[in-house]
Parts: sequence; C-alpha cells; structure tokens
Amino acid sequence: MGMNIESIRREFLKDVGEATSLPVLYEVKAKYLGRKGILTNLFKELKNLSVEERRERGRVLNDLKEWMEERIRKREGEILEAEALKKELEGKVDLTLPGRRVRIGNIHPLNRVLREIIEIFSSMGFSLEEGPEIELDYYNFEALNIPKDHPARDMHDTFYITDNALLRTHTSPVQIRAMRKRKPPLRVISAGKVYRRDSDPTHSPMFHQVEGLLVDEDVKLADLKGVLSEFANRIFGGKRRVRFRPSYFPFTEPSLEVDVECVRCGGKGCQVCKGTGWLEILGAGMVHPEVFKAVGYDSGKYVGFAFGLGVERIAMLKYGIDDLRLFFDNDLRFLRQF
Ligand code: 2NM
Repeated sequence: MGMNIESIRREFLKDVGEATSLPVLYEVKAKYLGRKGILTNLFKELKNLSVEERRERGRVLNDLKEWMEERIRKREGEILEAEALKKELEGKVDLTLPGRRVRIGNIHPLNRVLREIIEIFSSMGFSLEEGPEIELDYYNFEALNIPKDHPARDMHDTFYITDNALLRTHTSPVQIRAMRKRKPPLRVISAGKVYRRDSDPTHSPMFHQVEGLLVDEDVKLADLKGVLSEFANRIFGGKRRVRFRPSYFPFTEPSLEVDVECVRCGGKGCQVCKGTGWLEILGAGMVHPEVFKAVGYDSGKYVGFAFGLGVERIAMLKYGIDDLRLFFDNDLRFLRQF
C-alpha cells in the first residue's frame, strides 16, 4: 500500500482541527480507526509482508495509532469544555453582539484651528518662522518699540527668568529675528506658545498666538485689509462682514483692531457678541518706523503691515466654547467632540 504515513498524519490533524462537535469528532475517529478505517486497513495489509518488514511497519502503525487516540482524547476534552462554557453563558451573554469600537485619537481642537490658520496664510504666500519661547528682553520688548518704562509692559504681565531673559509674551520677537536674518520683500508668520501672568475663565498663563508680517516697497493699509478680510472669511466660513477700528500698539502706526460679524447671531446682537453684533478677532497695523530701525531696514524705502491673533479665542468663537480652560483640562468627554 503506497499511502504515505506523513500525508495521513497531516490529513488527520486537519480533520480533527475542523471537528467542533462530538458527533463530527467521532466520525473522524471512525474514518481512521474504525472497522473500515484508513489505519485499520493498513494493519490488515501487514500479513502480506515478511517477518522483518512486518515488525518494522507494525511499530510505525502502532505509534501512529496511539498518537491518533491521544489527539482525539484531547480534542474531546476541548469540545466538552467549550460546550460547558457555552451552556454557562446561554441566555446571559449575547454572543451575537457586535464588538466594542476601538476609539482612535484625534487632533486637539487648538491644534486643528492652529493648522487651519497656518494653512490659510500659507496659501497667501506667508511662510512659517520659528523662534525660542525663552526670549531676551531686547527681542520681546526693546526692538518692538517698548522701552523699559513703557506702560505697554504692564499689559503683558511678564514671567521673568533673569533681568534680561523672559518667557515671550507674544510671537513678535520671532518676526524681529526673521527681519534681522533676511532682506525684504518678506512674508512670514509665526505661531506658537506665549506666556503672560494671567489666569481666569478667559485668560490662561500660556496660550497660542499666530502673528504675520509682510514687508515690501509699496504696501498699503488696503493690502492689510484685503489679507485680513480674506482670513476672516476663510476661518469662519462664508461671506462675513469685517470692520476695522483704530487702536494702539507701540509697534504699529496706525494700529487697528479687526472685528468680524458675530458668528452666532450674524450681527443682530446676542450673548456671544455682548449685543454689539461684532467679535474682535485680530490686532494689526503698519509696522512702526522704530521697529524697522531696530532691525536695520530703511523705513524710507520699505513699508510693512503686521497682525496678531489668539488661537484660543478663534477656536472658542468657531466652536462656541465659553471657558478657555476646557482646552487645557484634557477631559476626554470634551476632546472627543472634535
Ligand atoms: C499684533 C498687532 C499688531 C506685530 C508686529 C510685529 C512686528 F514684529 F513685525 F513688528 N509682529 N507682530 C503685531 C502688530 C502684532 O498682535 C495683536
């Protein structure tokens, strides 16, 4: 008989593995070890062999038979155990229920808004600049036309590290560094963490800013109005009215504040806009000649505009969030909504 022992063994293992109930397992047992079983037939053929060959072949078949019986016993145990467990759970657990969904993470709302803002200005040709969060007094204040005794320093409530080093209170020093590093024309934005000694529902000691700067030979206030109107429309979506009010910053002249039509009430007046119909979203202005002087640009030749915004404020307005601290608590019930 040419049937190879190894292929019988392999087919037997497959049959046993596929048997998930006792009746099926007993059919498998009969297929190999029953009265007309494959192995039984091999035993019957022994009588045709010589004494020598019979002893050798007989030992191989006996080993195989014992191994098969052992396998079947083991499988029998496994099936009985599975059936007992199934009986135990019957009516108590619904095995047809779909599995629990695995939750995957998402981008933090602040980072999402930050990325959107960067994308909008990138598409207008601004490139992202980076700078240190620990700054020198010179880059954070002096070069921005804010001398030591200037009242604007009080507004910033600075964390000082030494007399000369501090946590940056805005990202403007990044732009000072960019101007000293390059020549006009220049179109840069800076984005990142800034620090002020302030903490209440609308102020956090650390928050995120994006600032922009454009310097060229023939820049007008109208260019600034165009860029910031486009930004307001794209970040809040749709066609929105934008207005510009005079303001004051030491580093720009003239300075202005940018308001967008209230995202909640569309200008009629509501809680969010405190009845005014307008939301303040940006500070901006034409770069002060003193700032150009500090970075070595010729203010007779070059003109520039700059602007700054708070990412938390934009995110709060966009998503209707009333407490800034939600961004920093890392409560998953809040974060999963984005
Ligand atoms: C603002 C408002 C107005 C500003 C100015 C500069 C620099 F460095 F170019 F002078 N950077 N950012 C600026 C101007 C920032 O934030 C409310």
